[in-house]
Amino acid sequence: MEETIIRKVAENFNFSGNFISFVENNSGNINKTFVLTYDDNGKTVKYTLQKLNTYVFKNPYEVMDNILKVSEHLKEKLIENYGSCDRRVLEVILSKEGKPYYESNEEGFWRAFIYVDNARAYNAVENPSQFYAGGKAFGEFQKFLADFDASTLYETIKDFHNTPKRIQTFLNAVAEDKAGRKDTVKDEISFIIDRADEAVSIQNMIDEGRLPLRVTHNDTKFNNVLLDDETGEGLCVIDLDTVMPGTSLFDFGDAVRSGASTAAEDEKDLSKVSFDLELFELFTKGFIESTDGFLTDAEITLLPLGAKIITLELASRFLADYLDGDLYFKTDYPEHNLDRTRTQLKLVADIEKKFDKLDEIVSKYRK
Ligand code: GN1
Ligand code: MG
Repeated sequence: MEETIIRKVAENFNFSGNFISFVENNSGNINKTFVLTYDDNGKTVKYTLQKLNTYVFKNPYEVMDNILKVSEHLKEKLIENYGSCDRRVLEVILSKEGKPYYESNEEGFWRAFIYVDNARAYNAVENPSQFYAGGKAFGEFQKFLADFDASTLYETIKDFHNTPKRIQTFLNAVAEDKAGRKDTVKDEISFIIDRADEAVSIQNMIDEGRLPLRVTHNDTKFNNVLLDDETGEGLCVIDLDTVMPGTSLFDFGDAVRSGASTAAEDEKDLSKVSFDLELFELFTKGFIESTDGFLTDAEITLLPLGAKIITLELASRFLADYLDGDLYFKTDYPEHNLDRTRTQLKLVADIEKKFDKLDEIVSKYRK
């Protein structure tokens, strides 16, 4: 993105000091993220500036409303537990008009946060203990939101993790074949259809009241938690766009499908992609430790199934987008969504092979 646009948008926010430079952070698949450096009377300060994807988030005002409410609640919990919420929660910066966003016809919808310094998000686990820290942080996030009133939240993306609806949307994409790609992905389509009955089982259990709906994050990729550079501890859960009612199984599952994978989400060489049991165990340990006492027995038992189904659901979303002609996820090349589909399907196959071991690991940490 051009510096003139970034500067123009930035001028509309309450940033202090003078603009020095910006860099783009390319790790998200939906929004555009930039880190801006300012000089405030000799002190360097940084801000995160994001352009929200309004094709994905149809009502961005509701997204910001949710974020403000959730972060207020988190602040209270953090102060209770740590004595301070400093660096541990997203801090929205208001526009010069006092709104939690800036928008214009030309530039679109933008928002800004204080940049959390001396902390980093990792696209891949670099050292196993990081994933234990991630498990603790995402588990704690669940715990802190356990008493948040879900009825005050907007549903920012309708039926976001309603797997039966996701499968139906995928089947519609196959039937419509808008981009004319169906014949090249027959094996991938069959793989998903063969597992459709099992894929809907978690949503069915929610509908039948056998699994509780909670306030969940719904996008717990490992790179959505910042780890403190100094202590390695999980410091701040970010990307709160999809905090909505959901199931803990998918927050757990989405984190392990991303962090316990031995390769990137878009790795082309599938021989590099597998589901790492040591990493799964570390995350499980951290997650169960911090959710101790409020997850039900059924939820704990079904954690491995949560991992399998959310991975299959994501594969169906990537493949549906590929069939539609790449409208939803950012892509860098024509087969990007297909490569992503294949890594997720490889992970599902590996999770199936290792399923008994996953059950054993979960039982080991059940209190
Ligand atoms: C998107 O925004 P980001 O990159 O954290 C997507 C998630 C997917 C993820 C896969 C709103 O997350 O659901 O799991 O890509 N977010 C949305 O990488 O669709
Ligand atoms: Mg996101």
